[in-house]
Amino acid sequence: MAIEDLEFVQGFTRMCDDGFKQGWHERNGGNLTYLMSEEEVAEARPFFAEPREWVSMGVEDATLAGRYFLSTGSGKYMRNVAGDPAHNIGIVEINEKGSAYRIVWGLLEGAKPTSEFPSHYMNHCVRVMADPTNRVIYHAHTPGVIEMSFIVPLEDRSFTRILWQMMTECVVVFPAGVGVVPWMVPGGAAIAQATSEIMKKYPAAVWAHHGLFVSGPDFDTAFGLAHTIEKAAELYIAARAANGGSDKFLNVISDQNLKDTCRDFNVEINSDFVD
Ligand code: 2HA
Ligand code: ZN
Repeated sequence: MAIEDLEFVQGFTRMCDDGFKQGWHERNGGNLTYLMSEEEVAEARPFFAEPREWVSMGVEDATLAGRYFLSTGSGKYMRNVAGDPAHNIGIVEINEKGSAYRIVWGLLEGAKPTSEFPSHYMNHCVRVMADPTNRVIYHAHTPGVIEMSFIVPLEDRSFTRILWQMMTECVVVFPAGVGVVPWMVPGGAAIAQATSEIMKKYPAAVWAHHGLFVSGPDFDTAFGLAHTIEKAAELYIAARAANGGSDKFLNVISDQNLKDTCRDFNVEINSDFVD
């Protein structure tokens, strides 16, 4: 048995590959982190190396202090993860203040966790408070969402309503809606803080002109959320182009349709976003 054979490592590497195959991870675009359970840490521990030095994250939150994450590497390509996990991903331990990490497995030859690790860590902290089962944070350069961010208001309510109205089951998949982070410089503490504020309210955040951040309790749910949001965004772009560029569609899913769907599927719609 190698660490690469453990179920959570298999699920993680498969998700990297799935995202690459969708066309969401050009070059080193996108990143993935997974909050390991105590059992998964115990299974992985025999493979841990001598821990490396502590590295400050530039953010601090004690919610997940002492926990372990599997993370993609900074500058690494999603398309290479499945073929060579030990060079492209790694396990990090968080210190007792929740302000620094150290690498305990993988990320060989001086690699580091994703440049967005501060955002991922802060998002894990707020999502686990909103939903104690949350384990996955995923960032992808999803083309439809990026396209949409150039032509619709960068505002939670209007962005969410457009996505809900593009495909009947969207409102069931993300009834709380999505939040929007305006354009910001990626990779630092400021975008991490802004995203985690949004993630207190929604399981997904759009980064204007950049991509998508999603969360979820497992790889399937988090990937499925990104996939659904991105598909709706692509439908909007295509429908609007086919409509001569106009956003006035002949036929629409109405607010009553959205509310009826949520009633029958037993999910609670964000009532601020429907009339
Ligand atoms: O990993 O996607 O936002 C590269 C990025 C940074
Ligand atoms: Zn990015």
